[in-house]
Amino acid sequence: MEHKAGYAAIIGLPNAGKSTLLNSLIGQKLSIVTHKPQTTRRRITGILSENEYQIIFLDTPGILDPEYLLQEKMMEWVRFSLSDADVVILIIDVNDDRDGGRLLSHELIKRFLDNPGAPVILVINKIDLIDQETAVALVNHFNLQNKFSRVIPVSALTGFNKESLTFAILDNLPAHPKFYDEDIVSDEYERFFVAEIIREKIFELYSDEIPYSSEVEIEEFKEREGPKDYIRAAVMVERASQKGIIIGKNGEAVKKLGQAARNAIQEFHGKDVFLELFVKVAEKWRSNERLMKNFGYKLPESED
Ligand SMILES: Nc1nc2c(ncn2[C@@H]2O[C@H](COP(=O)(O)OP(=O)(O)OP(=O)(O)O)[C@@H](O)[C@H]2O)c(=O)[nH]1
Ligand SMILES: [Mg+2]
Repeated sequence: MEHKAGYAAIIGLPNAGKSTLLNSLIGQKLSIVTHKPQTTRRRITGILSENEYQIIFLDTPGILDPEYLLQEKMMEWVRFSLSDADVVILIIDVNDDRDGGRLLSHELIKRFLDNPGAPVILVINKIDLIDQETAVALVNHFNLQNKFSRVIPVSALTGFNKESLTFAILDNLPAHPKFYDEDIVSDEYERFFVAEIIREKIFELYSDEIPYSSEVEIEEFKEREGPKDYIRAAVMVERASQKGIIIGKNGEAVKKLGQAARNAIQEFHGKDVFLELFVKVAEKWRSNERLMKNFGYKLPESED
């Protein structure tokens, strides 16, 4: 068999399970996952390399109607990922719409997929939450629409049917040598994932607008000889009042954040770390082009 390689963009509404699916397909926790929508803010690359193929998965932010600049940037990442895709994985959450009608006529999805430029595989996710009969009916319903190259029910959480999905993707990939060395799992640096892990813990530990107003920057990441590496990270919020909330009474909230983040970072990094967190105010950063650029919200093309 000729070696196949190409790009598979995972797109869908917020919270559909895109990042969970990416992690499940590459067999490693790479992209952060929370129960809150809008967890993912840019494109996350996850590379699956086998002898006969290499699939470069692109996890993307959930499709939404942008209300501020950050959300506009998030949608740019979706468009950019679609333009790179050899195959599109459109993922829907069974909970969102059990009769299947509304979701796919969803205006937002249409806007992105009217002219996909690549075959689309429809993935019906969270199948573990419904009975088999309902699942079969859903698959039949979408198959009858004749819009998709395949319709596959999966559970990104349990891994159910992920092999079928991988084969369906391979059916749509061109013969091509590998793009990356097989031991490379992502094109991002480790410090990016460390920042993402801290962001994940902010999503888990804080409520209301706090997760959405927070960004994390790794200011220093020092690999050291001793038992612990050193990481200094800044948590950026939009207003002074939010800084107070992140820190909490007597610093208790930020201490909890630090502990949760440290444990998760150590698991990812494979070595103990000394994590120092600083909380800073970056006035209205979500609407500030320059600040967002500093935080890395720019497409590879628009580097200047
Ligand atoms: N029961 C069940 N839950 C799932 C499944 N896949 C994802 N979830 C849950 O759905 C929630 C959202 O998952 P994510 O992977 O973060 O979803 P996403 O599409 O990446 O979300 P955004 O990045 O916010 O757009 C999390 O609580 C997951 O644990 C699944 O197959 N079954
Ligand atoms: Mg996500």
